[in-house]
Amino acid sequence: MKKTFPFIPLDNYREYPLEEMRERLADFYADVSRRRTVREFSPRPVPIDIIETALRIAGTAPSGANLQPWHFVVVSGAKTKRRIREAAEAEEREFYQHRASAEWLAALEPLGTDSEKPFLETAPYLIAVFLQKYSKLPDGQKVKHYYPSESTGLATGMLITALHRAGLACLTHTPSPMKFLNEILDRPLTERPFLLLVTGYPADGATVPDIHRKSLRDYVSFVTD
Ligand code: IYR
Repeated sequence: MKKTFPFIPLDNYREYPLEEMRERLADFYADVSRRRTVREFSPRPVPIDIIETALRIAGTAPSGANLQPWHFVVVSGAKTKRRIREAAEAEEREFYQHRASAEWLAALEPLGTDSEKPFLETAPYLIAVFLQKYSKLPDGQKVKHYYPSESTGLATGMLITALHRAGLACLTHTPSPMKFLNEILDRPLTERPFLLLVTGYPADGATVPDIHRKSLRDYVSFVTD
């Protein structure tokens, strides 16, 4: 039997007068444009409710057929953070010494990254994001997910924005390959590790590379006819 959702009025929608629209966006832009990826973290604790609210925000992302094909594992335990650091550094050593092409290494050189990942133990939280290619109903039947990469990317973008709005810093870390996360975090093989979001306060005196964002005209074009 085919089921459809009942449709309800869009009661929560809000329209703003144009001036207010501009003001709200200008404020939001001023805030998000201060976001920087940080690689030096303070061990200062962050209450878990802050992370939970940010994850609720992530969970509002649009997704293919509303199947919400994501799972987030919030790691705060020292033992698990250490295991993740050890596994990630082993992969990263392979990457920097053998796997990365000369071209890739040249692209990373200005950022000064290497295989040492102390932040995986220093930061109070590692949020492992998993993408679900499909889910299973209680009877074991498979439910195919649509656009899982796009959907999980959207949810992760919202999470990063939410954490920034809370005054926290993060690092989108992608040790490659990341399969070790399934094992350490006990996630089924139907889930693909998407990225590891290192989250917390920046270390006192943290520095960031002096890089610049493209200007609007360099990444947007308009078609008006
Ligand atoms: N995963 C490696 C390499 C790395 C790759 C990209 I693309 C970056 O923007 C930064 C680093 C590492 O984390 O060092």
